Amino acid sequence: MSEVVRVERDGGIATIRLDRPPMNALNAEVQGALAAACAEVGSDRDAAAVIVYGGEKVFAAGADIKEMATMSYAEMAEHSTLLQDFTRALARIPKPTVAAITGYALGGGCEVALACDFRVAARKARLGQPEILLGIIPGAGGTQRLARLVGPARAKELIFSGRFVSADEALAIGLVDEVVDSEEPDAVYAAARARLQPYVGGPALALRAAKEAVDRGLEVDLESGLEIERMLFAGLFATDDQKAGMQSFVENGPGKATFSGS
Ligand code: DAK
Repeated sequence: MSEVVRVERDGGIATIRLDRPPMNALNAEVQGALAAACAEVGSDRDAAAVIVYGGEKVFAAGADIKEMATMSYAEMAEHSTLLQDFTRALARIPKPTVAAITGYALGGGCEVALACDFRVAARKARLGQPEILLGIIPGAGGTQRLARLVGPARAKELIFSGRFVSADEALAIGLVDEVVDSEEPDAVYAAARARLQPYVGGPALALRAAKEAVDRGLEVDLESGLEIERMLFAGLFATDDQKAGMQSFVENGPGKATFSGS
């Protein structure tokens, strides 16, 4: 297992822990290990949901600027696929994911958070896409996922200016889903766990289908999205969970089913 990216498991929730002090700068080693961790938790049947966590002080301050500074166009052209691969791998984890953001989530760090389904942030967290201040643009999905999440005008303003956004502003524009007030060091992580807890023991294949329908649907026109939904919906009638869920409703009323995830 990598030193800078660890996978920890507890009670049906896997945590991908970034650990490259002081700022969790995403160098090539972190990027490769993060992609590998996403593949690992994605296929782990015992992990119902996934937290991405940078520790009690920082989420990630972006790609490693010192590593990138002297790269040539040819080197970056080759390397940029890897950079996009880790956020794609994260976005494609077929189960609910949440970014637990304690401090800075900047540049590639913000893009990692954007590739999760949900974002939970400390009151002191700061998010942003400051790449423009380095003479570049976001390159790990920021121009696309930020615009889809907060709308094109807000995304452009944030990307054009490179300014940092407070947790309160992030909540107001939909960039984060929850702000944690507690000063306790593990409060954000605990809130992220609480957000994912309802999915442990849930209908894993239906959750997977729901995520895929929303995410793939956003990439296509409405008719194609509806077709994606229709096929995924019909496919769930081949699962034990659909049988168990509907039989339980008929016999015991709503919300009492036990799911096997198959
Ligand atoms: N990379 C490397 N080192 C970093 C870093 C980073 N992103 N951020 C911070 N550090 C280092 C600092 O250099 C400093 O190192 P020492 O001087 O101690 O050796 C140490 O971490 C502590 O930082 P500060 O002394 O600056 O601490 P402060 O508390 O004063 O400030 C800060 C913290 C996070 C606000 C500040 O360090 C900062 O502004 N950092 C840079 C943030 C940033 O610009 N992030 C965006 C990076 S660019 C692509 C895909 C993705 C990307 C690019 C291409 N393709 C697919 C093509 C992504 C690009 C980026 O993310």
